[in-house]
Amino acid sequence: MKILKANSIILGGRDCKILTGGAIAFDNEILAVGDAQEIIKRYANAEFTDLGDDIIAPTFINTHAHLEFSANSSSLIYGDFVKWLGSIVEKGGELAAKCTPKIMAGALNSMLKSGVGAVGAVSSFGKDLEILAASPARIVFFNEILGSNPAVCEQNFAAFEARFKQSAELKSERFTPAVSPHSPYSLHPVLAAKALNFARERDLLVSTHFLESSHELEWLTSGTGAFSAHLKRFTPTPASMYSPNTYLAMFAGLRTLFTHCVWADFTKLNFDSELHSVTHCAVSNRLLGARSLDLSAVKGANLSLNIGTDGLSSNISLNFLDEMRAALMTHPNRELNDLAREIFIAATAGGARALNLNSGELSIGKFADIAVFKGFADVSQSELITQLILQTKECERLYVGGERVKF
Ligand code: MCF
Ligand code: FE
Repeated sequence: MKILKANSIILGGRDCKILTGGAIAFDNEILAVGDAQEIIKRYANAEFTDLGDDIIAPTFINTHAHLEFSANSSSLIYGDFVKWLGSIVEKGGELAAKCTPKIMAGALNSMLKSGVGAVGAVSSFGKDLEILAASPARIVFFNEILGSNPAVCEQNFAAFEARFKQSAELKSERFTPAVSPHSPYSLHPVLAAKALNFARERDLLVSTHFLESSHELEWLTSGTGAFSAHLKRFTPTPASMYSPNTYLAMFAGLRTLFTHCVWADFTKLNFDSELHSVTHCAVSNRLLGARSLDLSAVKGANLSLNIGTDGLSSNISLNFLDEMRAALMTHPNRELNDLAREIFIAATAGGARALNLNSGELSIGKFADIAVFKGFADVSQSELITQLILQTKECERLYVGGERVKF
């Protein structure tokens, strides 16, 4: 058992209170959080560390990342979503082939160093399986499925099933296999129904890309625009296969992360606020389009928010604090400290809710997923989270399930 004491403990959870001069006792789960003297007395045999000015916080949860594209730096076209998609269709295989286990391990390590204790990893090819299953972090491994050509539905589903099976063999307390139907423009409804029934029968988590570009919204609402030409690569006479709400309806009863949603009209879409959540990828949205997520509309629809880096296919860094800083910078109409708190909650409790993890806050009975960051000499409580996001590049320590992670 261990006890950590620090000047500031960000408790996380929905109200994200800060405890000053307290301590936390834990083994694989959190046993106590509160008055330092009382905890030290109660657990007299525990290994005790006084972290002084440092900040103790719940680890971050990166709900959406693609490790297999970590070899990319400047090979893909940014600025317009369909141009980017054309470039990844063309070069994705080559980029994935270049992406060695060493590159993926380095990319994952950069996340962990920034205080990430759990990752929702979207796997296109299964090349990232071993690296992720061996990681000290908690992993939800989303096996991707896509294909818009009805002629190859059976073939695509069989390939998906084979990949899923390999990931299911590695299932553990820290590693959870899951399903990622790619998007409404890339997935035939027959294939979507098969994948989602597969998820329903096994009670699996689901993650999908949704309403990421104006082109996608136009395609789903009018069947026109840049997607028409793009999809001719795969099927001779492409037709829009869903409206935004008919795609959404396929996810009824499934715990699903909807990634991006920058073109979603939350007043008209029938999300399930219990099971569905929205994943914000600020950098990716800036690089692949010109619009950022409407955070107040997400809140207005009573939907839980979480944060993802996406992959290096649409980001310049997988450091989660870089991503949080970007989120802080891309909503200039919001009061700064309020927004920083909302981002922190999305990055911790929001991620835990989306990925169904018993973490995201420091309270009794939760997993001891704890990050320690360097503190500040002269910061008021109301600005602590803002300064943490602004000033921090890496954590000092990371514990997952009470075990210290070595980077
Ligand atoms: O989230 C971003 C942008 N939207 C869609 N897909 C991807 C993203 N980053 C990587 N991808 C992958 C996706 O998983 O790119 C491929 C899929 O394998 C595009 S469809 C051939
Ligand atoms: Fe993505």
